[in-house]
Amino acid sequence: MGEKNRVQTALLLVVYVLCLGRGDSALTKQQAEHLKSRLEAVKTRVDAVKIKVTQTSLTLNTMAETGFPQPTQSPGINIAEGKEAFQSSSILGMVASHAVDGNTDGDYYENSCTHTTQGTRDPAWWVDLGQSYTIGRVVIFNRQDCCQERINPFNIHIGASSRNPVTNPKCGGDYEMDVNQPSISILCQGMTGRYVGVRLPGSHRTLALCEVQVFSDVLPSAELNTTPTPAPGKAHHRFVYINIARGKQAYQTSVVWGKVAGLAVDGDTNTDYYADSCQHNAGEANPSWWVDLGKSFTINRVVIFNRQDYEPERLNPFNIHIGSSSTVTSNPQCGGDHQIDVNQPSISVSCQGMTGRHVGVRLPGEYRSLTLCEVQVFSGTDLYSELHRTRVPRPRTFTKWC
Ligand SMILES: [Ca+2]
Ligand SMILES: [Ca+2]
Repeated sequence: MGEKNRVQTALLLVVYVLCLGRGDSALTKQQAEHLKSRLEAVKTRVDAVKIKVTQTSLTLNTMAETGFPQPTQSPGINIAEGKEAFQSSSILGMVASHAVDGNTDGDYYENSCTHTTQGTRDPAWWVDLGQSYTIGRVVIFNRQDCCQERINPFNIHIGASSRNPVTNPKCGGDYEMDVNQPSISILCQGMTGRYVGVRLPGSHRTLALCEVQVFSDVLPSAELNTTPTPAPGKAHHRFVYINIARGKQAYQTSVVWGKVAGLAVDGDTNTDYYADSCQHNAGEANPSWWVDLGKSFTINRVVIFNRQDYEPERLNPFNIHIGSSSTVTSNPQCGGDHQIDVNQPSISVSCQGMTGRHVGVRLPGEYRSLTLCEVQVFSGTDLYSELHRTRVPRPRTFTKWC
């Protein structure tokens, strides 16, 4: 359309609108209604384009920052629980679904662990998440009553293939878990897939898994919208893991370089000290850090993110204390001296059965330097009460590991 025609059309519209405004008969009521509906249709289309532009811009920004196409962050929901699971063989009714039944008990005789046929080549277990997810981490709970060493070494595979998981890409290489720990948390950030598998490479291997949890950094909004509100009668079978330390008041026995205690509960797990999200104590005897959760919780596990850019071995050995005293090192210890694998950014320590308002980390010894990039505390209260806070969490009686 030429410039002259555009001006003429605009003038005609102005005349029509003026006529409308005066109630003039130059434009019939029918014509006015027609023009009005046309204008509203155009306005609706312009609004839709505006929304689309805003959404595209947000997505592009998120992709530029994270490399992931989905902007929604995970609230720490185990996306493997209750999903369909498979394994290369089964014995004695210890079926694949036992590793996604929501029960992390490491006692084989509690009937919540899997078991493949004794001594096979490359035994494997895998879960179908139902759709593809961007994976954040995989947490594996090992059998604890016997034979803990059988799991080492193991591989994790993540991908789109529904066959034996060996056909999918590996997350990392051969993992070795600390056989004195009930679980290991492995970061697989950036991997995407519908199938997550655990495989024991080699001959004469036997695979027993008491639970495999899969956490996505990026959850589709549909998953977020459908997660809450299980049937109240079944609430005690479901667990939600929320980091109850994040943003809470934190303390430490000394501070250097302005690296205050709050940096370990700022929600940022970056293990590069220079990303300004790690706390730092001065070199001292028994340096400690602790967080006040604001009230007492039943603790499930504590996840510690170590400094990785320099001397990660400084963290070893460390203790975890949980209890009601604000002098946190006077509280009961969760386990003994813990050791983190210095090649791993984090360690997940099970403290099931412990209760307390204050959770602390202490380095025992004469001259130690403490640097924690993040400390996450997860409570094992059931999903219904955690979301609705209408019931007091049931006291737990597990004391096995702490
Ligand atoms: Ca289980
Ligand atoms: Ca941090």
